[in-house]
Amino acid sequence: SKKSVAPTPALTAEQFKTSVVKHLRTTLGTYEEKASKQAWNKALAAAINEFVFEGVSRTRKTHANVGARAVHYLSLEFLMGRLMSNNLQNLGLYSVAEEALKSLGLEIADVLEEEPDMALGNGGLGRLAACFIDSMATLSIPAVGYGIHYEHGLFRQEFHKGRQVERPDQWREFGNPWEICRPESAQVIKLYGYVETVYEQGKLSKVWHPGRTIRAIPWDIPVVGYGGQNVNVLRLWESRADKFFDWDVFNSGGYVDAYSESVEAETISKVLYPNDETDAGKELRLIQQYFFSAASIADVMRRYKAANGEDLANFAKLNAMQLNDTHPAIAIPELMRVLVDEENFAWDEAWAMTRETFSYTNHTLLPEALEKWSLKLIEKVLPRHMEIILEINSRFLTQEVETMWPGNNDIKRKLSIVEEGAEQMIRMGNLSVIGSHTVNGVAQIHSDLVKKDLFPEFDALWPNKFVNVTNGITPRRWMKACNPRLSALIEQHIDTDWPRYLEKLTGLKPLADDQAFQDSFMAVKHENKVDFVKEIKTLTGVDVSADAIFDVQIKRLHEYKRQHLNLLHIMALYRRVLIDPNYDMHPRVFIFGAKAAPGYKIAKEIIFAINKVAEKINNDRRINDKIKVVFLPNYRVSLAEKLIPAADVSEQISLAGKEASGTGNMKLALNGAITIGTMDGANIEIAEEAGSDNVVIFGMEVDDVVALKNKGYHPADYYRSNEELKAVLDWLEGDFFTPGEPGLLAEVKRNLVESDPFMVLPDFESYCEAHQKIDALYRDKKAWAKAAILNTASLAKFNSDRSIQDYAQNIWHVKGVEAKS
Ligand code: 26W
Repeated sequence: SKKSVAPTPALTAEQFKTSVVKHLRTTLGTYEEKASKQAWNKALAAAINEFVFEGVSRTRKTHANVGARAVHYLSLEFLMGRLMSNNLQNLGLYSVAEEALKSLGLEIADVLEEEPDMALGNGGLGRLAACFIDSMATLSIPAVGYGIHYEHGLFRQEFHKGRQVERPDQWREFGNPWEICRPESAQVIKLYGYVETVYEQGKLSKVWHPGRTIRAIPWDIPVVGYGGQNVNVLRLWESRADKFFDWDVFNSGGYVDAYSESVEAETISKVLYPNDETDAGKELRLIQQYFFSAASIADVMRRYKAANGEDLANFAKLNAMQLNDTHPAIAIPELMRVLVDEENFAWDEAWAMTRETFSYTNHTLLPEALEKWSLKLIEKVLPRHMEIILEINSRFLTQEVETMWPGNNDIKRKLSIVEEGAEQMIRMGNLSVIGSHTVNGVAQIHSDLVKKDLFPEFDALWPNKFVNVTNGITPRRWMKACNPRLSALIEQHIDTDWPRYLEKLTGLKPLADDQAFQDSFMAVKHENKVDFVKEIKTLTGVDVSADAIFDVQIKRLHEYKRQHLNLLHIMALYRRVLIDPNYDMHPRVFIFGAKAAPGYKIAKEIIFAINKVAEKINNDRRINDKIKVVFLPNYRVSLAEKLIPAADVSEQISLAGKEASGTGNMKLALNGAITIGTMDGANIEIAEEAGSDNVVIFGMEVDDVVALKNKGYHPADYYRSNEELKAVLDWLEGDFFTPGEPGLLAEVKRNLVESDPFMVLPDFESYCEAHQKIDALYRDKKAWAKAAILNTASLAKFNSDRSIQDYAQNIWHVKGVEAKS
């Protein structure tokens, strides 16, 4: 009596095969004997789309008819990865498709490999948005994801002699079968120009005369909910020239000049900014933010009016807008502009509606990642918005702040949207807090720090505005689709509807001690590792053994994430084995995946250092294959899906207080990896859920970090007082890892010994001890299996469905509405 929510499709493999072949011939214009894998991939997508596109219409109709409050998730990034296997899984068509392809002589895995990743995001924030729209579709929440249809997503990473080289991403080079262009919903977006003040019938109003206009064209990507009944859309805007030709210029023989205007307009959606820190000052980035925010608000307005007529009284009741970090914060003054200038609302009423509409998610406390824009730049690009921001600010300071703290100019200076200084700057965080009804952090500790350290006065002013919503991940992609072996094992013991009700995984807890189940669980892990051994060989040429511990650190390269702490430990192990060839350790493969922002120098040096140390260790016959180090090039969603099921150890080693949440930590633990981590972000909650025996915690906690900082941190003290630490740091200076070229890695040492902004050295000793615990635990096969199983069985909290339910209940006040045919 195993319950299932995935539909048993009324479709046989034979029928599906007929459909795929039909599309191969009639949509792709080729035939079985001649078709490339890529053509088969497209034909398969077309066959799947017969179900997907119908779902889009069904869901639209349902949501339009019920008139429920809808969510609009505004994000500069959606890191979707591939869509095919997810769509097949969620439609319940995976095994039908597998069988159909088999009968055509094709392996489904090979056909799926043809799909490029949709890498329209940098890292955690972008992938979170992708998991969230999957959950909103699954929970039947009326929701649209809004973003940019970048022509080039995050760069492709290559290594040349160990150094990162960035290459353009060409995900749409051969088209994208999943998207539908909707020219009928295009919008015109204004930029630059000046503002005119007009008096009419005793009323003062503002007219924005733009310097130029751009067209925004929407592309809809269907988002299939689990079970396939509900299909939402991700609407991505592409920029185009407003008039393709300036006919006057064209007629006077200026064909090329007329064309150049369109080239300029089209640069807006050309490329994703590859920094996960800051791009302040870049005019094009500000225009990207405004372009998609304005197009999205106009789209929401248009849909509201189509359903409810011209009276906007219910606008805020029916529309929630979530700001994914401050990147779309310009939407706040944009909605004010539309309501006040175009819809003639009085300021106070418009402001009340705006605040009822917006809520804001903060993803970082790092000061360098908090967005600021020069007032001058905003004034130039968006002159009317600058006026509105100043009006919002002045009312806020003179009314709300003055009432709470009469005469207190220090607090006013701190809470002002405008930062005074050599150059006046607009603080997008303050604007977002002031313009939203609710602000959330992304893990409990992070939300606490948002209140305590980042916005304490705002919290005092509005005690209920700040809440926590711990992040989550979709178990459809991050277990069901990526780890079919473990999913099958799970389904031998619990209901098959676990991807929808992840709490059911707790049903595995009683099996954690069961020898037979332990054996099956670890056999699955081993098979996944055997598969990944081949992947490592293909990608790096390095031979590794599936019997070694697979120790994995996958995330953006950033000093606060401390990939170099991992490196120092690897060097220490290597040194121990060189000193004592009988050094007792279970063989280990250290696996890295990480892209560095192209302009982030020290991050790129760390990549280079890991690659050089890896080369040396992997070719050193003296250590008898006890240690291998591989840095996988071009880490991305599709590679994560192959690696995570094969991981034994999950490295979550950020300096306490710096990693807002982390989500890779959840994916790895769900798939049975043991976390080695600091008390940071969601690691704390993972330890709580999985049990402190089943994770290995080390290092300073937030209070220790603060205490050390206050006392005065001197990295050289740690360097001098730990012999092993000193030895490995010094090792970076000579030419041991870069034969004939001494000093190539010296910058990494200098950075650590002279400044060490993320306190790598003080945590080194404790980190090494934690690794000893990992080693000992792994050698106790039963204990390891038990801990791994308990991780999988305990991770239900980190289902993104739970995160979305939290948002729906506590922030958006929306309910699911099941689409009916
Ligand atoms: C270009 C400006 C910019 C600045 C910050 C781009 C992107 C960012 C993000 C804050 C980077 C990011 O992805 N943050 C991560 O968000 C995840 C989802 O909430 C968290 O799990 C990570 O801890 C956080 O680092």
